[in-house]
Amino acid sequence: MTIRQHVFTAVVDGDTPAADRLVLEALETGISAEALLQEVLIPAMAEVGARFAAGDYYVSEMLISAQAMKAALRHLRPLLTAAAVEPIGKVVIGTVKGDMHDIGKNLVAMMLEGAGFQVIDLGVDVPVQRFVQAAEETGADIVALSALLTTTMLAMRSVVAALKAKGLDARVKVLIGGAPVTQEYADQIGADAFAPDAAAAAVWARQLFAEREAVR
Ligand code: B1M
Repeated sequence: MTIRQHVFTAVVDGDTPAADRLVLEALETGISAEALLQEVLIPAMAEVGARFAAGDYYVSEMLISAQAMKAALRHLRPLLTAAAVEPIGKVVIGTVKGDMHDIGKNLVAMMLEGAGFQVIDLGVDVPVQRFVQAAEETGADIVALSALLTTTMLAMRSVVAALKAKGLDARVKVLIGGAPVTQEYADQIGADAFAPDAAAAAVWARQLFAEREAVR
């Protein structure tokens, strides 16, 4: 087996010590953090999801794999987040109410930090008003919402409406994403943008600020 296959297997099997060690080994062989993420780690979590959907894995096994994934991501984090001297903007991010999935949200946070943003991470299961309060208190430019469940993505609509009700929609842009989320849904609820993955989220955020600079 190649080192990539060993890392993949460690995450799918939920072997945290192995994932922790093998990711470092993979990086030492010269595989980039981006390649490990896109070509090994994300596909490993997709495999875990497929096994759950097929009834071969239970929630406990998904959880153990998620822990192995997090151990692997800890080593990628410093490589994916550049140390920007002066942040170009502020982002409040969180996984919406009722939803405990945070790996995708954490990746988006990392990519945004790497793109030069200050990221205020509210965590998971974040109530609607907490997003509004944080956007107000921090003077955020972007509120970024993640959801992995078809049931919880509905809370995104409430966040968009609550920001609007407070008159924050003129200043704060709303970015949404997560496996069940689509551009069509973003259009329906009046979100400013949808990003299919963490890299696209960072590209959109940078473009937004480039456009703002251009009109100044
Ligand atoms: Co859950 N789970 N889970 N789970 N889980 C899914 C999402 C599921 C698709 C599995 C399946 O059935 N195949 C399914 C959802 C079905 C649906 O609603 N359509 C599911 C279910 C049903 C559940 C429970 C209800 C199971 C139960 O209890 N019976 C339960 C719900 C708990 C809750 O949240 N209230 C549950 C629980 C869990 C665990 C806690 C065990 C664990 C999460 C641990 C954690 O996150 N700390 C877990 C896991 C690990 C998964 C899978 C296997 C992997 C998710 C993941 O981390 N993927 C997942 C199956 C799958 O995704 N195929 C599954 C890797 C991650 C990098 O991808 O988060 O999609 P993702 O992020 C992507 C993009 O979506 C995007 O960027 C990332 C890539 O760059 N993105 C954004 C994400 N957020 C974004 C925000 C943006 C932009 C892009 O802008 C702001």
